[in-house]
Amino acid sequence: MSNTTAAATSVSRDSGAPRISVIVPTYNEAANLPHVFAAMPEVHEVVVVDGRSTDGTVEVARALRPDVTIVLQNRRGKGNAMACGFAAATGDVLVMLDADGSADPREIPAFVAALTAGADFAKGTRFAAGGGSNDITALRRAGNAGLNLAANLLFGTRYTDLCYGYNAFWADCLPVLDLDPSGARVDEKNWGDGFEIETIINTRIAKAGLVITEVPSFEFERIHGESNLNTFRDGFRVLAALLVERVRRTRRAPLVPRQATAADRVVDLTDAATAARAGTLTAGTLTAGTLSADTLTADTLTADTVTTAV
Ligand SMILES: Nc1nc2c(ncn2[C@@H]2O[C@H](COP(=O)(O)OP(=O)(O)OP(=O)(O)O)[C@@H](O)[C@H]2O)c(=O)[nH]1
Ligand SMILES: [Mg+2]
Repeated sequence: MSNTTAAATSVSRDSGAPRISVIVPTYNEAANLPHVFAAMPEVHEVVVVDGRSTDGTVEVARALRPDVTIVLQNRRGKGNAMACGFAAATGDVLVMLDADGSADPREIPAFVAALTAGADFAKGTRFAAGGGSNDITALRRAGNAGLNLAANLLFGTRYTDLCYGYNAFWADCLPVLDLDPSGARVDEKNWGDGFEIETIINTRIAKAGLVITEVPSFEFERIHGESNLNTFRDGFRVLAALLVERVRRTRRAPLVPRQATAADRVVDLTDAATAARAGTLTAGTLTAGTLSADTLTADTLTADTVTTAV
């Protein structure tokens, strides 16, 4: 067990070997995680952000990789999961990696190379030389092309694959993204919490004038299970995101080194049973109303579970 003080880390772009945090959103991906983790290169940390999976995803992640950071998202949807994962990550570079086996972790070095070569944002694309997909349907390809064109016209970008979730960026870009992982754990989905997250990120990065490099990527078919994406519902959310982001005021936060602190963590300890299952806390130590920061010891809590929830 690590100690109870989360390491304060600042983002370093000059080290030549940035610490890589891989953020993996999961909703019932227990059968796919072994494939994904097996292909993972050596990285600083893997942050699995779970959305109330019922198939043992969290337990499988811990068994496969005892050093994994588990975050329980506080609302619903992939977008909320990503926001929670970004807030909990401690690396210099944040990589967004789906857990269904469609994104190949062996491509991570190519994304990181784009960033160390000068990009702020490394945008995966299935539609550049070297990229591809054996997953995308003709309908989705057409929808993506239309939305991609609209984005480029509205934001002056040259994206080739707007609706692709495999991307990476320097952690000090997070203020520009202006995502909201705060709030108690409730069963609701706010604007930005769904699959529109990628469009929101892509457009906010562009509006802030950051340097974007596209990275060819190959998308495989989901290995097990079913997609959570609904082509029309989520396509509409992407279109709405383009329009909303076009009129939304640009946040021009300075790119200052970011300090990751314990308060950044959004790991949820309100559910004693979940924490106990995750091996970070015993149910006996969580008695509502009696637990204070003083009672948390290294025996019962890891840095990864320090939270404002208690
Ligand atoms: N934590 C969390 N993860 C989610 C949620 N919805 C989807 N995910 C994860 O986000 C990733 C992408 O979701 P998919 O269902 O594969 O959707 P997609 O890749 O956009 O669509 P397909 O191409 O059809 O697979 C997967 O790793 C999912 O497990 C959610 O509500 N919460
Ligand atoms: Mg998928």
